[in-house]
Amino acid sequence: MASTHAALTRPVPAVTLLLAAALTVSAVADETNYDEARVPAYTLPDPLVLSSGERVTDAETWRAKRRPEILELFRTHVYGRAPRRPRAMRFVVHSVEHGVLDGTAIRKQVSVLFSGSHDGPSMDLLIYVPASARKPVPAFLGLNFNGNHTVSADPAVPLARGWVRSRTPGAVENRATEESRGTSASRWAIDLILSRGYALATAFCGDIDPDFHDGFQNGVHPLFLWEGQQAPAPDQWGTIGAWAWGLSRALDYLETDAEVDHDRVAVIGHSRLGKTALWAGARDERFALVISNNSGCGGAALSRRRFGETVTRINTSFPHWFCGNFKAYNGREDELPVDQHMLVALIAPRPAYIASAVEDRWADPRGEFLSARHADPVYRLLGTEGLPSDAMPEVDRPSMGRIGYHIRSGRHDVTRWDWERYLDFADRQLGGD
Ligand code: GTR
Repeated sequence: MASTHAALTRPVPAVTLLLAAALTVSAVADETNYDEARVPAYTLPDPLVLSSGERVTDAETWRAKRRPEILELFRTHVYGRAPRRPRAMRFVVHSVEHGVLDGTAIRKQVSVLFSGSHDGPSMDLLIYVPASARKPVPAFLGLNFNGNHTVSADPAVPLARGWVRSRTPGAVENRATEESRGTSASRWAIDLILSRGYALATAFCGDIDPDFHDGFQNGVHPLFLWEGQQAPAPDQWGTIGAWAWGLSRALDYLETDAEVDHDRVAVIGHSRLGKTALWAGARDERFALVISNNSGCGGAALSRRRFGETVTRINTSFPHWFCGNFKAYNGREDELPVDQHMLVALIAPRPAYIASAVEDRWADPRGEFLSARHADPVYRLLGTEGLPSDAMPEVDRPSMGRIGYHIRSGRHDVTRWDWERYLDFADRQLGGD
């Protein structure tokens, strides 16, 4: 006993520590590949070949056959299928206030009652419309991570009602506090959006489904379980599917708002909410433009590259994000009947913008670019420009056709510079007056 104890308490030689550190690094490196030379050889499914093997050579066959086929594959294997708009759903406009944000905006706060009742799940929309608007304006719609009260310092926006992400790692239960007001403001560039003549509509993703795995007991999922069903089936929606569905419900409201031009609503999202924006834009063709900011694995990045975050990794860290069937592709990316370029292709011919950041290697910037690149043939078949550059553009030099792409210097984030590009893209693609 005594000698064992002595052995355990003896100072560990530096060389042993170094060895241990090296082993840890190599274990992590084995798991996460950041080396382009170690990207495995892969063959992408061709978006322009039907499951029957027949090649798609005209827009009509794409629309009538191939697009529905691909959409169904994403529903079944990746994001899960979602219900229709609930019949009883209704909107409650709580307030419309002029002259807010130093006189630059009209602020609207609206609740979407998914079941028609205040007792059921609901989503609070915060909408800023430029004060100078004389006719319906185009809008950006995006979910936020931490509550509507975090996107600006506007004191009239109530704190998020339910669960918010904890600032303490590992803690699940948390409530919003006054100190968090405006803490995400740098990601929203509201003054810029308004000055360029666009409205901004946002909602807290946690209103639709809190971002932790609880077996789908909270959020909107239970509202749609059938008699006796405990949790969604393997081909039914996970949390990203629910968030994307929520964006469509927000658009349902915007369609009723006379100050917003509902034919010119761009859906935008960052990171996990960028994955969500892509899926929302793919499944709901009412979205006129789609922006994916640093969306990475399960978003714009090609899964088959296994660079940075992988399918195994994301399904392990976030078992609630995708549908049950997606787990079957852990480490088996080549067996996926789709890859993420086909998600971008589903948006065609509507404009899509994919954005990466240099330091965001976890999201695989090159894999994000390649999705845009490999969606290009579909855009061209449909008579639009697609992505103008074959090679990855230089840092901070956007490439903008009907598909836009940029890789910004800096880290995983949404910056004012990103927003300037998105506004330029929207001006060109949605047309001004
Ligand atoms: C990470 C996750 C990414 C991305 C990111 C985010 O933990 O691995 O896929 O979604 O979170 O949403 O900020």
